[in-house]
Formats: sequence, structure tokens, C-alpha cells
Amino acid sequence: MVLDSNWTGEYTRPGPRLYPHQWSWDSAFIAFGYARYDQKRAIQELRHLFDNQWTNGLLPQIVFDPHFGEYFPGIDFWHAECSESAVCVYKTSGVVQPPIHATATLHVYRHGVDRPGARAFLEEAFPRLVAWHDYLYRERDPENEGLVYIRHPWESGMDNSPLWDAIMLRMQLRSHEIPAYRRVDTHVVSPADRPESAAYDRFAYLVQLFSRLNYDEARIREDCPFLVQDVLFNSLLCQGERDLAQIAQLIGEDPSPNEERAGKTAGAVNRKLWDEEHGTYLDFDLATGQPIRVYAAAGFLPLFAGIPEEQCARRMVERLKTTGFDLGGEGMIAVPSYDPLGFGFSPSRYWRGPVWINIDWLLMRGLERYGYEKHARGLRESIVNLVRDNGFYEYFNPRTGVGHGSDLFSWSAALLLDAMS
Ligand code: 9WN
Repeated sequence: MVLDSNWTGEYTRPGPRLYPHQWSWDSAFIAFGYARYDQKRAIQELRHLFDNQWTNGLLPQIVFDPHFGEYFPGIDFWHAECSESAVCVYKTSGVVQPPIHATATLHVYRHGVDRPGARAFLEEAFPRLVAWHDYLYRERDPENEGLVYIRHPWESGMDNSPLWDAIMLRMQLRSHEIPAYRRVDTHVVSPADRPESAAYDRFAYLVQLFSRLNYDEARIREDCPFLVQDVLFNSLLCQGERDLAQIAQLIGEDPSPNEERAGKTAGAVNRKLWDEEHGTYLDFDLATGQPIRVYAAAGFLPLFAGIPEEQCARRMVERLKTTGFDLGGEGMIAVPSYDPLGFGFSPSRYWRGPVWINIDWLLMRGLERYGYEKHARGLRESIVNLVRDNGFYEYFNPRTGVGHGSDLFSWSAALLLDAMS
């Protein structure tokens, strides 16, 4: 079993060699799978992450395991200790990942066989989740729009997506601004699949900027060239707030603050990020004050959070069927992460077009939510067959099904378990 072999006793490694530490949104996806057969582990997985939350509420992208060194950027590159808020059990990175944790926590409760244990965990997790979402709205939404920003491609979870190309290109670095670093990823998997070194220079530059500014968000906001209101991130936050409201109700707390925030974010996503011309949602670049006109599968994921009106949802499904995404067609094995007809598409390079199981799983749930049963069923079958025929890879060529990146990848296994239950 993939999950068993990646379980460390405290958390689950996303991939055995490429990703030895704990990753935030991976753990949430992994908990969706554990919830189906091992409630105790699902809870431990999330608890280990919450135990390493910063005192300001930031839920870190990586919790470093002191037993493993081989990953760049490691503890010493982040200098998270520069922030007075980074008081945690283990060392962590200083960025975040998409907030799907409240949704995962509620899912664990819903499928928990030990009901008192599941309820007790809701009570334990509730203040952590509230602090996490409070952090996002307080620190990442300075104009109080209901939309939070991300400040590093790693925060999107879709690090190398064409979504970020224009910003990366704008970041003209001088040689003394590029920190010295040594990558590890390109020794573990094919360098041809991973982000190019020009992207890593910029990833590393941003990390160094954050630590130089002591992770002070007000100062980061002034200087950071990457500030984006991302569709996927805000959609998951909106759903997270809806689920937090449910959790509040279950444990006798007041759900209205979370219901209000969910409504505000949904409204803002619809007003500011909807692209009427193309019938999908677009990220917004706060540095230029312009939408990012790049069509990635993530632009359809407000469906997961019930954000679009029925009529917009219909337009989105049409677009998914008639563009290179090829929903329900014969050309693609499953829905690719980026439109194959789009500029900069690659079937094998990281986030530039391959099929990622988490993206298709979110889309599948979104299609179900809006009653597109046939498409949802088709997508479920596609991802199940894809993994069955090719293995538990991190991602897949959308035309041939060949697996890439880490093998024995935890969320591919966990989400499949959930999809098949
Ligand atoms: C940086 C662990 C993570 C995922 C991300 C995925 C990849 C890391 C990397 O692996 O990112 O966070 O080193 O490339 O893009 O979504 O959480 O699986």
C-alpha cells in the first residue's frame, strides 16, 4: 500500500524520495483517503500539521522532518525563525498552500466510525482552522475584498503553471540577487520534467526576500513582485469557510461569521475573477491590476465550492468540452491541468499540462455538485483507469497516460481511495 509505505508514524510523506517532509495540502488530500479506512491516522495526519501552525495562524506549506535532509529549499534556506510567530514543534517553511484543511477535517468527521473520537477532533481542530482562515483574511486581504492573495508560486500548489509565466518574466534579476542554492529534485526525477532553473532562481529569490523582511506581511506586500488573487486558492477558502460553519454548528459554536465570509468570498470571486468572454475564471495580478489571461483547469474549480450560478456552470462545462481540455471527449485520457491548445503547454513538464489527480478529483466533485453526473462519472473512471494502468505517479501525460514525477505518490492513492468509496 502506497500510504502505508509513506507513513512515518507521525505524518505521510507525499512521495518517498522527492518529498520526504510533510506538505500542507498533501496532508489534507491524504486525510480524505485515510478517512475511508483509518480514522486514527487521518486525525494524526492533520494534527501533526496543526501542531506546527505559527502563532499568527499561518499553516506552513512544509513541516520539516529532522530525520531527512535531502530537499531544497531546506530549513536553513527559509530562516523561518526570523519571524516571531514561527514558534512550532518542528522547523517549517514560511509560505502556505491552498486551504482545503477545514473540508478535509469535516470529511474525516463524516466518515468517522468512532463518532465520539471524530467529534472530539472537530473540537480540537476548530480553533486551529479559525486561526488559519483568520490569518488569511487578516494578512492576505488588505483591501478587505473577500479575496486573499498568494505571494509565491509554491503557495498555489501549482508551482510551474503557465499562470505565473508573465510574472516570472517580469522579475528580471541581477546576478547578485540570485541566492546560491543547490537543487535536489533534478537528481531524483528527470530534470526535463521539473521547473527550469530560471524558475528556481525566482522561487529562491522570493524566499530570500521573505526571510530578509522577517516574514513581516506588511513589508512583504510592499516589496513582493508576486501578489496574485488565485482562483483555486480562494475557491478552496470559500468551501473551507462553508465547512467551518458546518463544524461550528456541530460543536455548538456560532456558524454565522464563517457563513458570512464564505458568501463574501464567493461574491468577490464571481465579481472580480469571472471572465464573461471565455466562460471561466481568471487569476488576478495585483501588481499590474490586470487579470492573468491564462486558461488552466484550476479556472474551473469554483465549481467545487458551489460559487458559479447554474448558468455560468453550464458555460464552464461547455468550455471544458469544446476546448483542448476535452471533457468527455476521446482525445485526452483525463482533464489536463492546462489547455493543450494554450501557449506553453507541455504534456510532461510539471504543472504545464499533465493530468494531476487532485485537480481532476476537485473537478469531479464540482461536476457532481452541479448535477453533471455523466461527466463526473466519466472523470472518475478516467482517473481510476489512469492510475490502475500506469501506477501511483505524481502526474500523467494526458495523451499517453505515462506517469511522471514521484512514483508511489500519496495523494494519487488517497484520492483514488476516496473516489472509489
Ligand atoms: C514545492 C508535495 C508538493 C505539492 C505541490 C507540488 C510539489 C513542491 C516541489 O510537491 O511542490 O512545494 O518541490 O516542487 O507542486 O503541489 O504539494 O507533493
